[in-house]
Amino acid sequence: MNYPYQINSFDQYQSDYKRSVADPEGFWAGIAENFSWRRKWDKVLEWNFKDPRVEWFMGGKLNITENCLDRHLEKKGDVPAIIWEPNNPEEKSRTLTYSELHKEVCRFANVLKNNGVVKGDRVCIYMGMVPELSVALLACARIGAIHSVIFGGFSAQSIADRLQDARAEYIITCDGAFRGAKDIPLKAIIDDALVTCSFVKRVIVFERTKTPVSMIKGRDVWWLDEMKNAGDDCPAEEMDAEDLLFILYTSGSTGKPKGVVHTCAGYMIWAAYTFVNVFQYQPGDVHFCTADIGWITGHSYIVYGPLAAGATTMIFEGIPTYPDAGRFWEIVDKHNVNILYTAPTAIRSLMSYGTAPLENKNLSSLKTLGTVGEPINEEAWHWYDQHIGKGKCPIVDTWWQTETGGVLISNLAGVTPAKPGYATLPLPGVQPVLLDEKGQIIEGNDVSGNLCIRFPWPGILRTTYGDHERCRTTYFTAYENLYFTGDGCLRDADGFYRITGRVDDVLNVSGHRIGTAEVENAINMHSGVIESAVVGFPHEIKGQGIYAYVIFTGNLEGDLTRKDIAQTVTRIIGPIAKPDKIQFVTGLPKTRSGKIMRRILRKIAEGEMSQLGDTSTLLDPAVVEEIKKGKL
Ligand code: 7RM
Repeated sequence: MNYPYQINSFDQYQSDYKRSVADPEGFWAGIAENFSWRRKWDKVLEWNFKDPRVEWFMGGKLNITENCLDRHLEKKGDVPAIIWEPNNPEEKSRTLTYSELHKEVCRFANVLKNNGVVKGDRVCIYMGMVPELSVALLACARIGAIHSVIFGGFSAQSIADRLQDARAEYIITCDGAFRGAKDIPLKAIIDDALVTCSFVKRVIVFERTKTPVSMIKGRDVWWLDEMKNAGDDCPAEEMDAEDLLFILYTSGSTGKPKGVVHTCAGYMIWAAYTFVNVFQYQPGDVHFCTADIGWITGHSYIVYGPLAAGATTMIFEGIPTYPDAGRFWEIVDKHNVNILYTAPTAIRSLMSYGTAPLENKNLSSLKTLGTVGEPINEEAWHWYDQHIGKGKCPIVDTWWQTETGGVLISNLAGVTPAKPGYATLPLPGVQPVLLDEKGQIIEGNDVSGNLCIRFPWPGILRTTYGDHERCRTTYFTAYENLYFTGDGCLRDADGFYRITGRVDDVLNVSGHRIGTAEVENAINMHSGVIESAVVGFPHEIKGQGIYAYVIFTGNLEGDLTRKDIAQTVTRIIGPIAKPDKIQFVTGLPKTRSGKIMRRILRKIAEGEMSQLGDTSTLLDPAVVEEIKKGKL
């Protein structure tokens, strides 16, 4: 038994689960005892899903960085906290022990203070995958500033939208980021974003790529220069359990991403508890989560979960296929990785290169494999199991969301049963229910419906930044007194859960959440576009691809126009939202009330032409024939 809150057997899982439902407050108070508090809570939980209002560990005082750093110093000061592997395998990797990371974080926290950042300020972080990215998050948390990390694949326009929404006056960025053969000019993109964000007071720039940048006098400063003038003693700010820890923007079914808000204590406990239990982390293990810290997976399972557990966490700067498709396996071999956590899209992509990239790679250090982000197809699951796990590593299929803070449904590695394609069973504290179209709860097994959760867990989102009403309508009004996930789900005869995908207008492209309305808005920015409709289609590697139907006016030049439109999307959202297919049409299938019938467009994009269902209610049924003929 390595962590007092570690579940060691299926029996224990079952009894812990029961206890977490029968006495949630007692159960979570027991878990919370294992963390370090400045002051213990007065009350464990108060909640209602009407407002909604969820508060955990009320009156409790703490700082998450004391839990992630200070409390490990005595026994684990010399243990690696972060192992960093650069994009270029020729460059040296770096290790930061807990003492070193603590010192860096304190120093950079002082840099933030010296630059005017105070508790409650929003700090936007737009960096590549360097150890300093983790340092930046933790330094914010140390002084009570609220970080909002933006993934490097988002455009200047997306950054500006988020900066304005969060009213973030401080930015931490890099000159550039190395990703595979590319060098992304992060600072230049920030400069573009700031043209419309004159409220930004300070940009702190970490030098990574030596890409030439223009530094604006009075606004921009270098990370390294600032660090020279900063002391390395920085007492942690005392935070309330429910003070904001971070905002992370995520896509939904409307055109505008929402700032999901997580708070200090509940998020910390959820990230650490799920990290230890899902992956069955043992002290000394090297944990390699391949996500980017710009997504929730990186927040919870590269930074906060592992560090709160005193674990050793890998940060990989590059991509799975650079310099070749053997890179992950080379990293596993080189750093003796014990836990590998990646996305089905990465597995499918690497699978397509065959087993040659695995030759001469020693993967025997691996104990546990994990997947996240989208449903995993059986073929990919078995390839992962056989070729990477050599048939001896449990695979955890972890279902969760930005909004949930950490894993909600997953098997626990080697402790609870796995089933290919299934996330399997809920973690203690998680009470899933399935709903039918009429809003009735579906009881029993061998059923499917819309997935909701009927009781709060410590890591649930608290609000959407600056717009609580939006949080309520998005998650808590579809079904009364339930949190609605937006996912469809099947519960099999044994009570195991299988997530079948989104039931709203949200796409999952390579594990990235993208709203169809967002992409449509971006396409419509092109001056030649009259109207557009975006749907997903099955894509062999990405899971889902983006299919756009576009009504275009003026000079249509086929592929040239397509490229132009794709470029517009890249400019407005970023390269991750670029449509895979653009079909020009003269009309869209609409109901008499003017609503686009996406179901029909989806079927056509999927190639299921014969199953379009009833089209007689359409304003102009002939348009469907034209669209079918022009399918790409
Ligand atoms: C962690 C993350 C959330 C959406 C979610 C699902 C899908 C995530 C799985 C999955 C099937 C899984 N956060 N999803 N994990 N679907 N099996 N194991 O991905 O906010 O970016 O996306 O991703 O649709 O609602 S996210």
